[in-house]
Amino acid sequence: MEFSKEQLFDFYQTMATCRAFESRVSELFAAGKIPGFVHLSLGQEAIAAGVFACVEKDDKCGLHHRSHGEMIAKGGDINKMMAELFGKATGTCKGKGGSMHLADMDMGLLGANGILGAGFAIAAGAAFACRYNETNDITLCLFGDGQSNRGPLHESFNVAALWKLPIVWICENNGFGLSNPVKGHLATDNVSDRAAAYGMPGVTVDGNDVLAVYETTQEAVKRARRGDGPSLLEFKTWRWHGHFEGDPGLYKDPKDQEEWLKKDPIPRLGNMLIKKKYATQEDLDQMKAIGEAKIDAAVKFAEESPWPDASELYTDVYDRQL
Ligand SMILES: Cc1ncc(C[n+]2csc(CCOP(=O)(O)OP(=O)(O)O)c2C)c(N)n1
Repeated sequence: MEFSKEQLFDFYQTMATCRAFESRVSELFAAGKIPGFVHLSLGQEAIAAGVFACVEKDDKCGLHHRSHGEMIAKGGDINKMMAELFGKATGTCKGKGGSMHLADMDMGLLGANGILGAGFAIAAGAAFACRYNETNDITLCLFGDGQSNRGPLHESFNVAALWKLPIVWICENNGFGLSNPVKGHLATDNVSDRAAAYGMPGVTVDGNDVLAVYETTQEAVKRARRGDGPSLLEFKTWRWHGHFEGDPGLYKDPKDQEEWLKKDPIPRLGNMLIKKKYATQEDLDQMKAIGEAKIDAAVKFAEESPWPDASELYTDVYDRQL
């Protein structure tokens, strides 16, 4: 597939912005400015950038607990995301959700989720709604390799394939389910090997190659929009940080970590852009600076935003007593 210079710049800019957001979140968390838990996708940016370049604003997306990059790539509001992480009233969930419950319904981002595997059924339902309402929208569902072993996957994959729902299942295989390496939790070589059991195509691709991610997703998105049903895509990558911020990741082999750091998807695309003479190092630096500036603005917005008022304690939450 031939890519235009503009497309390649867009991929680079998205990855640079995701990297800037999460690098800053890591620092802010260490400085005690962000409460709760945060799970970062540093090193996995090519998946978010490649996947979300294939969909439209009204397409829906089920997320999981490691979804900052996905939200940014789909066009989520970065200021509101940062404010949510700070627990401020201007956050995507008015400061009550935090990192693991970020959501932006206007952008079709149906919610990160602290319950592993909960996104499968939510996404299958959203895909059913796309069909039922005859909108021609599709749904994506992103999840980790560890979640691929949860029961709701079976129910959701089966019904989606049976009813040919417009959905693309996307596994971000980053090598671990918490501290458990993939070989310790998966009976097959690839998560995508399971696709055949549901009568849908399944493919495993290098998740650090943004162009391969885009091409693979594009095909599956077209298939879903045509009404030919779901696909299972598996993008192999590596989580640079610990499972959550504060986890030193001692279960990782340092040699593996070193090898994967060399496969950083951002310089990989940057080097290609320079080689093709599409970009100079200054162009790349400028895109990085644009990403950083957005994050500076988001942190300022979050810091200057008010805390939720105490009177808000019971709004937007369910309580059996009320
Ligand atoms: C139902 C459920 N079981 C266990 C957990 C605890 N838990 C949180 S994340 C995680 C590992 C997830 O691994 P994976 O799906 O590969 O995603 P990754 O963290 O690697 O992105 C576990 C076991 C949970 N949140 N929900």
